[in-house]
Amino acid sequence: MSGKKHPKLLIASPEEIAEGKVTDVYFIRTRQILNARGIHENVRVEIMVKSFPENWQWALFAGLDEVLEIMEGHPVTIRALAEGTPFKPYLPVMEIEGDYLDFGIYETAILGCLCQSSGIATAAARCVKLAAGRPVVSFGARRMHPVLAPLVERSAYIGGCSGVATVKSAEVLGITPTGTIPHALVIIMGDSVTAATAFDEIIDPALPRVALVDTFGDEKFESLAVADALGGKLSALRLDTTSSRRGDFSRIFQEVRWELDQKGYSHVKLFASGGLNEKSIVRLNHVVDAYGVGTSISAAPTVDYSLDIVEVGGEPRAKRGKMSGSKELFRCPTCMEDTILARGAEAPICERCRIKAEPILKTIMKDGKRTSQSPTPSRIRKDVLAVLERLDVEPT
Ligand code: PCP
Repeated sequence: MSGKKHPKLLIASPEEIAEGKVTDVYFIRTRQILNARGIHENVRVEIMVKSFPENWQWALFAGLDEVLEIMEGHPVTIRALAEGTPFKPYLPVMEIEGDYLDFGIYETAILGCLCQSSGIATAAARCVKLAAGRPVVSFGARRMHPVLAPLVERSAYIGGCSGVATVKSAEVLGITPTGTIPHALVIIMGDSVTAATAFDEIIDPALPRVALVDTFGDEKFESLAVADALGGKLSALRLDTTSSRRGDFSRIFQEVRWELDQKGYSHVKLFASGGLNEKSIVRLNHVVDAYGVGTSISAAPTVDYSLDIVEVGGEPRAKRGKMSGSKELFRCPTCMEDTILARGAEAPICERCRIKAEPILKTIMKDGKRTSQSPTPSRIRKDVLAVLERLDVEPT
């Protein structure tokens, strides 16, 4: 393959992050001052969110695995929610304990991992919830710097997306990348039928035949032409109609659906993509079978966590606006009601359900060693899809 093997990109390498170079300089100066004064304080810091973007009522806790990767080997102890756990503002989602000099400079990187991944995972989960069982595929890697593609698409996947588009991300997730046909192939080959037929003749027969039907002509007639050409082998048609021609996308789908059914192609599913968001998903659910969502998921707003000291040398101490001391977060397994108590407190009985609430902050790292193997992205996704049934989403 031609081209540079190691293009110079505007990125920080994992090694530089591990060295603590992705840090706000005032953390370096803090370390310098504490060192100069010989101050080694064992502290506990707490991570939480004060408010969510848009009208989000909950967010998914995500990005934990990368934080553990960065913290591994540093003499710290970490308690946190399980990755994929939904939470609300003002709840402690993670606590790190150790000598501030051993981990203080990693605040920037730790928050960066959590803020972006949680935003994308939550945006994906909201789209998945609103799609009400129809698959949502992550199409958004192209909207972010390519170095972030695995992060973007892992977050979208654990948030509930049924597939990811890029080869690298699918490799990281251990799944097959999901893709259809790009306009480029139809334009080069001259029409959608030739492109779909070539796909069918050349590409692995195990992969679904999803044809693109909006490049040159009207979606209805292109759909019928492709269906006539592939017949029973055709599993779906993708409509990615350009915005200048889109008009009422739902009506276009209804027309295509009607004509396909009239001609006996009721087995052919309809796949929508291009500029989709929560509201367009709700509008299209009555006629569309699956979605490809890019920007609305990959360019999701971040979940703005803050990391603050709550204890110094075993003494509760926190800034204004923060509750001091180490805490326990209990959740009722039935109604998901949360209760914050001081660390070491007895598990409370849920007033509504009259059952014992469970502590949901788990010790996942002790003295820089992971206490258990992290769940796989597929396992986290499964848990997210299960809890998503109990969460509400008001489309934005
Ligand atoms: C791309 C892809 C999705 C778009 C981009 C990503 O479309 O097919 O529709 O989703 P977003 O709009 O939600 O960010 P094009 O570049 O128009 O088409 P092609 O499929 O040919 O790449």
